[in-house]
Amino acid sequence: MMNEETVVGGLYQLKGAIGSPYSMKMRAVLRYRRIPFVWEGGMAGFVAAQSMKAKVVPVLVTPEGEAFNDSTALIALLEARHPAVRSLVPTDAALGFLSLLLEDFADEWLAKAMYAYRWARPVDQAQMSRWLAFDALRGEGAIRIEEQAQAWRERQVSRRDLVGAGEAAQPVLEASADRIMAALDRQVVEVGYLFGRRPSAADFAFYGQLSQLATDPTPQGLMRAHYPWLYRWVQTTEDLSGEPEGPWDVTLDTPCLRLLLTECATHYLPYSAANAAAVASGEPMFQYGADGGVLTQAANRYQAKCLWALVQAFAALDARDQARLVPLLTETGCLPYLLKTVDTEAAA
Ligand SMILES: N[C@@H](CCC(=O)N[C@@H](CS)C(=O)NCC(=O)O)C(=O)O
Repeated sequence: MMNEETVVGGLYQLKGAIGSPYSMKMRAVLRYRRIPFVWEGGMAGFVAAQSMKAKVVPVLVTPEGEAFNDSTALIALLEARHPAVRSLVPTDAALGFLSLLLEDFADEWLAKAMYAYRWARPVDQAQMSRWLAFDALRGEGAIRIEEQAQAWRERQVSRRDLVGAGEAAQPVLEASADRIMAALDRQVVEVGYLFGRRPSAADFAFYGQLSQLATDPTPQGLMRAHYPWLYRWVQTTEDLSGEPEGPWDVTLDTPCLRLLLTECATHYLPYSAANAAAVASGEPMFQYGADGGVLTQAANRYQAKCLWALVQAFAALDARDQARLVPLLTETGCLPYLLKTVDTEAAA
């Protein structure tokens, strides 16, 4: 007779939460890649995260029982372990670099908008704190769930400034999310995914954040009203296990890539460079300019490492691929941020 251990044994276990963008990103990746796994919601992710160096979900446990986290590293681990089919990395190295850059942009910048929308307005705070508590504690009774909801609501609202999603940043983040969604809404209709009829790591990173924006009351309303195709794309991207393995488009310069890279150069990369400078000089707080104003945020070592990883990935491209990317990266404004500087290296 099979017990639970024999069923789970030999499979990956993904421990996360449906209210966590990175958990949804990884669940969609495993499904698309047809890698058999068991999804564990509830408290499993929070418990597993406690024994990790960075205490974040999702946590992926391999069939051999080793635990890892950080979605970007998890995607790389799965690429190394399962290289043959349904890879998320475009075969063209220049496109592969753009996928890394846009994955990071979605994970680290669109994430701020997601946080801002979830924790700014009472309607979103109330609904989502309750649902997150329900997801973790369902069946444990309304009192326990409401208490947990209240505790999480207070904690997350109090962290808005720390994560760069405070009052002053709110309009900047909302306007940026709007431009990102507008670009993606057209792309999913005209092409399907960012780099052709096949999803990349960057598509799944956008999917993760959008899965939350498509659930929380305020941004869900906006998406349904203004970006209905993208809203529906989120629902289809949740499970692409039956999607054929489509071709990559080899066009480097598309309207959608241009819009997203311009947004990246206008907001995320200047922010990230200012963060790296603060980390390098040991400043706890830093300021950066956005939409004519000045925003303040706590320095973040992890994001300094993200920027350094991008700088290194660009440097590792061969001269021909770099030359193919230079016009697009120059015209959109990204290039200066992708070259090695004293700060980006010191901060990492
Ligand atoms: N860079 C990580 C970020 C993961 C992350 O921030 N997860 C959030 C939930 S979506 C978390 O666990 N936060 C812990 C906390 O808020 O204490 C990744 O890509 O997986």
